[in-house]
Amino acid sequence: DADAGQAYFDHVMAEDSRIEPRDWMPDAYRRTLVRQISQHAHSEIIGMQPEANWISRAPSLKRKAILMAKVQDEAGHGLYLYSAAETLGTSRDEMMGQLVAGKARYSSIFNYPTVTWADMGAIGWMVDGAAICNQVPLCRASYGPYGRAMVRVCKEESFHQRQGFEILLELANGNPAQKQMAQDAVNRWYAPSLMMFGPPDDDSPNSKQSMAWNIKRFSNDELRSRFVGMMAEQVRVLGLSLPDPEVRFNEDTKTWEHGPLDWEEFKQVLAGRGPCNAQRLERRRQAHDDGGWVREAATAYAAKMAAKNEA
Ligand code: FAQ
Repeated sequence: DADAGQAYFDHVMAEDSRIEPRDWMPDAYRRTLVRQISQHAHSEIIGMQPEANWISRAPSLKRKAILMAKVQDEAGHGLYLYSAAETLGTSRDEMMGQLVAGKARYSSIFNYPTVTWADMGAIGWMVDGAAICNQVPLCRASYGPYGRAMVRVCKEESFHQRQGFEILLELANGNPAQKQMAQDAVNRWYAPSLMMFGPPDDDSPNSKQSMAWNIKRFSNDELRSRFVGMMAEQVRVLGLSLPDPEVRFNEDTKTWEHGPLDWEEFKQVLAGRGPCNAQRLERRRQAHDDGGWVREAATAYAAKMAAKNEA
């Protein structure tokens, strides 16, 4: 019954242990998880587009093979995450329907254009870097299927980040135009990648409850600060700079600080008015429609097999 369920749930939270799909859980906990996990899944799927844009133009066969593998990994991450969300009772069809109807959120970062090859480096280094910073703590999320999916995702993201760093390193050590292209990409992706961590803590309505439920382990600002510190150290190895003169380590608070971000721009992107929102959704719809025959065939095949097994 619900009382016993609530008592067990509270015990699991107090012990910092795990909730599994068949366990009783409060409706709001379930809703929060479906919200976060489905948004995360959608981000992976929409996140394939900015990089897919460069597969046919990668500068060598080796770079092309690596980029294809990375984009495929992102599809795989989307699938693990949809599966994790399905264990909470929401079907993949329903989640996909919300995405193509433009009713679901996905990460703001994927609404920015990829204009040069150096953007592949900046995405790998900064966007995957931010994703790792955010997702390593999610490996300990209280919901079992989500935490376990994150372990595998994080391993793959680490490879993605290195390949991005290596693209930038090669460009930064190339001719002056290549170095400038790398710097320009870092300049453009810096602020959007900081915004991936979500709104500032005092404007983050979900954080408190998600932290109480051991889903989030650190606040948006805590993770953003940790990420800025990582970037500040690594950018020196690249011989490039961050486009923010206010980045510094505060000796008193022992945290990294950065300059102000344009939260109005963030709101616009979330409201669907970023540079590429319309294009990303349109492309997703098109791909979904183009894949209709595969879903039909798979459903027909499954029905045929089920009938055969019954006979
Ligand atoms: N974009 O109260 P909070 C990747 C929304 S990595 C869009 O702070 P919460 C890998 C938020 O949903 C990217 N919306 O919310 C990759 C909420 O709206 P709602 C995906 C955002 O959940 C790399 C509202 O603002 N990673 O894909 C954003 O406690 C390269 C209020 O915010 C994840 O999803 C944003 N940046 O904290 C793939 C990680 N930030 O739902 C391809 C898992 C906030 O109430 C290439 N998610 N919002 O309508 C999380 O850790 C959390 O959900 C946060 C937000 C931290 C994103």
